[in-house]
Amino acid sequence: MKKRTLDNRGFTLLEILVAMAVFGVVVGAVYSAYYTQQRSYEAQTEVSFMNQNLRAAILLMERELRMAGCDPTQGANAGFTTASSNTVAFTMDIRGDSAGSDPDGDTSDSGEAITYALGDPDGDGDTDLTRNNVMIAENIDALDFVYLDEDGNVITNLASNISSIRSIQISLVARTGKADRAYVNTDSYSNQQGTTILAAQNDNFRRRLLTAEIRCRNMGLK
Ligand SMILES: [Ca+2]
Ligand SMILES: [Ca+2]
Repeated sequence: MKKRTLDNRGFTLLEILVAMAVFGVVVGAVYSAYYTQQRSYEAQTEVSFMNQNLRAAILLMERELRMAGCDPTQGANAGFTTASSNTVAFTMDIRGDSAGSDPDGDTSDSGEAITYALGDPDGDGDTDLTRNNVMIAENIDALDFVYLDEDGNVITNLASNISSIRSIQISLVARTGKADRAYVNTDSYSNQQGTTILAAQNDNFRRRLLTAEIRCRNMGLK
């Protein structure tokens, strides 16, 4: 015959409460570590996405602005059509009437007239960088252009000196798509001339300023 040796006393209420408390503390610590890591991972993802977004936008603008005023037949009258601190518009003669054909002395073919400005084409209330009213980078808080002449001086009277533009300083301020409650952004952002282009927002978005100077090598060739 087997002898039953089971202890039937079980746990006391106090033991259960202590066990639950210990378990709770452990779970809390694990969750807190996980949460902190998760939040920092999310912040990093947001920042790297923002940086990629910004670099791609600047690259595209650089490439096209270098072509501003491209006019191989010297008959297309290509050049800058708008040059303000937050909008730039320009033309170039880079193709003919059909795809792949040679420049034909006009700037009315596809992709020959470009405007860069801020807008909100997706209508979500956040400003975006647009190219011909199509969004190319989301969540851009500031876009700034400074126009320089052939001596590298800032052109002050652009209305009458728009054809003197030889290079452009572009400054863009992008922000992350999601706010980070653990962070407060008290920075203000300036262009290469030291002019503030975005005052301190004191909000929870991380931002990044990227600035570049582009030589418009097709300007002034005539
Ligand atoms: Ca053309
Ligand atoms: Ca938007």
